[in-house]
Amino acid sequence: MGIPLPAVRASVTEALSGAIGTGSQNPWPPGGAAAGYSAPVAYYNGGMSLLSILEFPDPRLRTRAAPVSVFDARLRQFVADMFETMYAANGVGLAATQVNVHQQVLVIDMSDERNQPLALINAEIVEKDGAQVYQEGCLSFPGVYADVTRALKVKVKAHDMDGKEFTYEAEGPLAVAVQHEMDHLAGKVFVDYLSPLKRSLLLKRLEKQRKQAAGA
Ligand code: K1U
Ligand code: ZN
Repeated sequence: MGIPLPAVRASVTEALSGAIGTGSQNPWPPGGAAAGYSAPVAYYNGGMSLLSILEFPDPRLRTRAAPVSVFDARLRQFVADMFETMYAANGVGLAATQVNVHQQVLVIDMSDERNQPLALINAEIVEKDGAQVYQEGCLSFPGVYADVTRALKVKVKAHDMDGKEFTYEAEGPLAVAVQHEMDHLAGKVFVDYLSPLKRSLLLKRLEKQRKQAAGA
């Protein structure tokens, strides 16, 4: 009967999902595939679904997400599915673009205990300051990492799942994650920041790892 959820994940589940249908039975956004939703469900555990993550160079990763205008139970279910998918993949962030949903939804949890879920809907950076270099990875580029320079601090205006606007300030690695996920929603990926030479080396490494994984 599905995967057992550790206590922390169960509390995330309770906090985020309402008494509603599943990702597959009750897709979001309303209108289903016609409205841009076609995330294949990789696993269904009875309450939440693991979504398939698109991998580079899938052209759908270049889609610009539209703002969310309907804040309903299906949105909450989608956000719960995104957290479930991010935790299962050992990621610290995930953008809706990566699961082929082109709406401005992102989730992050950078805590060691995996108990500080943050969902930002329609996020906009209103202030940024400083610079930092951080070695980034990406669930859409499994197994490869590169240094990227981004703002050290960001102030973001966003909506919560009830549609209420709030501001959120992040610094250091959390600010990196916010910027990385917002880039996904704009159709941008971290290798876009690399020089042509570094990008080409990293993409060759990605290809080599994929071949090794396929042959293993
Ligand atoms: O793909 C993503 O958008 C998730 C990504 C977010 C991120 C946070 C902070 C800095 C850069 C990127 C990650 O979760 S990368 C972290 C990671 O450890 C990882 C990478 C590939 C596979 C599994 C985990
Ligand atoms: Zn990413």
